[in-house]
Amino acid sequence: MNDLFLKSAFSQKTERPPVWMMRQAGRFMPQYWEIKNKYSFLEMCKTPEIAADVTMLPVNLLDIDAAILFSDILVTGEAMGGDLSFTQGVGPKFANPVRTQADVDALNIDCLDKLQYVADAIKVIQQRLNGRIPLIGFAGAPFTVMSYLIEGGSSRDFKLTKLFIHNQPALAHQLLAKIAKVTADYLNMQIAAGVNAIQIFDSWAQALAWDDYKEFSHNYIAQIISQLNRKDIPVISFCKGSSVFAPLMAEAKPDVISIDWNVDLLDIKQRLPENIAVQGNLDPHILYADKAVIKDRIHRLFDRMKDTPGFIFNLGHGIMPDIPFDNVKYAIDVVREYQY
Ligand code: 1CP
Repeated sequence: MNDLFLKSAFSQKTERPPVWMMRQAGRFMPQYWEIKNKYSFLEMCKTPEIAADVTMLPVNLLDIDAAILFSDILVTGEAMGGDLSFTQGVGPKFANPVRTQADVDALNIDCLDKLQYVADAIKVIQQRLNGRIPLIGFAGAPFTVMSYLIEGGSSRDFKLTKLFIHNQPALAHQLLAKIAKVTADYLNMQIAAGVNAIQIFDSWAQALAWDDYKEFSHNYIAQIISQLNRKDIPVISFCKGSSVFAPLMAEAKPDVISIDWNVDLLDIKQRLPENIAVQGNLDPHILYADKAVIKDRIHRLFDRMKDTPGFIFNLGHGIMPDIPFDNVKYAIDVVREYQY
């Protein structure tokens, strides 16, 4: 197996930094659309052979050092009772948003059977990978999943979610505790099914003030991480806002913290405990730029991180759907050719 990714995740020395990219199994690839045009997004997630096909697209086309399961962070919300749909151009929608005590009470926490299709997909993907590179499983962090349940979909300002935690903190904690329980069970199911690493996505944490992040997000991530059967399975904690929250994120004891692009990566690495690796942190917009710029920015980051074990190259957030495929491929080639 290509073990660059696992070695770096456990802060061991490697001959070059490993590379994978958030949203690598997605819409920037023409081959994704060939599949997507035939099925709905949830059909793709729920059919193990199709989920495996999409997971394998970047593996076969891009030569990355880790694969990520094709699924979505919102499947936990659906399994708990959310009426989830994805509409082209609109994004995810929960038709029955969670706003009252009765709504919270109605959510089911014994729902792993509804997520069995994910375990099935992991088994098919591992057969296809055949030990070539590690497979990353994932889930949404409770705060980010809660925001979709409360808002009923995507949000620009998280107005309803923030009102909910500020005006009904006890109810928010009940909801977060339920999501955290399902998430820990779900991630342990993925580990049992064979993933080689776990990433927790708290994409919208940057909306929160420090105290609110600690109380309504960090505490639940810490609880989930402490419950994982994680022997030999590195845990990556990602949030937008990690350039600010990383010292607190470290207290939850992940193996890796995935850092957004607002901060100097070496500077933040040096402020973290030595055994915590960092992942990141190229501004995804660099991948729209000219190839010379892409190469220069990757080299700049690598020169900065030289001699620092525990560095996984990634973007600060996901690849945008309209980034040219050729630029993504070029960036990965630049990484692969780099010699420390
Ligand atoms: O229309 C389509 O074809 C569906 C687009 C799509 C895809 C390809 C969605 C809907 N989800 C996904 C896959 C997905 N989602 C993966 C697969 C693995 C990968 O390639 O990385 C992963 C890890 C996710 C996780 C996810 N879903 C996050 C966290 C990561 C991030 O990017 O911040 C979030 C916030 C979602 C919600 C979601 N799902 C889909 C969309 C369009 C959105 C975002 C909507 C919004 O902006 O609120």
